[in-house]
Amino acid sequence: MKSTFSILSLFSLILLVLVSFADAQDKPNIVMICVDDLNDWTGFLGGHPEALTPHMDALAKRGRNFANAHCEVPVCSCSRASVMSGVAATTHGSYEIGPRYEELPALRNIPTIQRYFKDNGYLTLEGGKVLHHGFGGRLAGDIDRSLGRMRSPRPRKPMNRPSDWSSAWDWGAYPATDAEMADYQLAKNAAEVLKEDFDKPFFMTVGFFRPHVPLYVPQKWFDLYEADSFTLPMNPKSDLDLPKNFLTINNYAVAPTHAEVVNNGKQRSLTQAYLASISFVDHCVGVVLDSLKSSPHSDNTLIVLWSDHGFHLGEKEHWAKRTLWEESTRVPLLFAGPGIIPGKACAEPASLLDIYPTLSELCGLPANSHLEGVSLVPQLKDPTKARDRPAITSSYFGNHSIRSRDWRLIVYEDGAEELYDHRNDPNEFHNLAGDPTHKAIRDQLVRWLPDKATPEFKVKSERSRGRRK
Ligand SMILES: [Ca+2]
Ligand SMILES: [Ca+2]
Repeated sequence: MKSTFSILSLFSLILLVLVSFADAQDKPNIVMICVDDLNDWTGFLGGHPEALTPHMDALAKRGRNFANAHCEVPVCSCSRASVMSGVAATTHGSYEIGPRYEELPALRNIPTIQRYFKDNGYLTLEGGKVLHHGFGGRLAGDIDRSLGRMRSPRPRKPMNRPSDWSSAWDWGAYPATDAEMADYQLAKNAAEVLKEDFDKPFFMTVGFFRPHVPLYVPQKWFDLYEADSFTLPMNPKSDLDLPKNFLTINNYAVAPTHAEVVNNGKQRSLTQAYLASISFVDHCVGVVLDSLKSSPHSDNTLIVLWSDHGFHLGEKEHWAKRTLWEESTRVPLLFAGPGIIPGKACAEPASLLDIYPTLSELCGLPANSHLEGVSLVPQLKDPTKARDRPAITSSYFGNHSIRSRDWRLIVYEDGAEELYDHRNDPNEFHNLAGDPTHKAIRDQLVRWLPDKATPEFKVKSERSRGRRK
């Protein structure tokens, strides 16, 4: 009897493995592309009238453009920890560059999205900047195959930065060719790998470094923009009628202050370098997508493209990230592939936290109880489908932005507030907080403030490079 049971158990086990294998075989592949520090200066988001991003625009056209998508934290490592864990910053407690994913106590038992897919039958491939610090320590096994983490060459001497600026904040036409650029090499590697056949579905993550500073890209990308005539962002003095909280944030960040940029006569050339870097990275996105299109995987691969946070180029006299204004929080977020009907952009709020539950649902993976985002599948089916939940962004402990379809409310740790009506004020020029006419909407939005937040987690060894000492 005993041996009959064993044979039966063994048979069931084999059957189970075969069924799971067959299940996994049917699942779509995923190509996830993340772009570092890309704001809404793309054709499909219209944040800059002259930005040239034909490849990403084509992707937006054949998929769903979440045109009101926002990051969890407007800083690289924290935003990426949220995307890859599906956990909000107010839970993981990382609001500034420093801690690695695997060091955050709240993420100790949380699988990265790559690990979760791997555990559910996927082959995981990854290259470039995905998690800010890479997949190390206990995460080392999350990735089956590396696409490489190359480095672009840097010029021997600074090209454009004033000598007292951080060495990261330099820019210029360098090197001579795309082939020398890390992002282009990564795109080419990914493109080659996509030609292969795999015996199970794959989850490929490709992380591009531009348009993060230093803004070095070959000359031809600068040549796309007329140095003397392209549009600069608006930053009227009258806009600075704001609570003081984040107005002086660059006084202690690595990025230059607006006065440092303007007084050195650098606004135009620095902005041109950002635009040039965007068009270069768009080209790299195109290399990956073109290869996918002509590959055996073209009909069975979901594509998701996102950036980890936005970027100011002088708006509200601010440069770079870390604020809770639209320039800092708004990000590109595109989905395309099987089952996603091309069509209108979605104006409903979306968060980068929603990527993990969305991909899990699209691929039929079991529900994952730690996820704090909400699946975007209803909006992939119907972009007009309303969403209750606004997009919440946190910057440093205790400061939060609540972005609904039409409004943004910011509440700072000291209680100061800003309220903007995006229906007629997309630049967030007119702070309506305190205006009794809008008290009802303010009260409605304030209910979404996190009722508790994990204090900032700091690693013991001071590795934070985010702030000036
Ligand atoms: Ca970033
Ligand atoms: Ca204002």
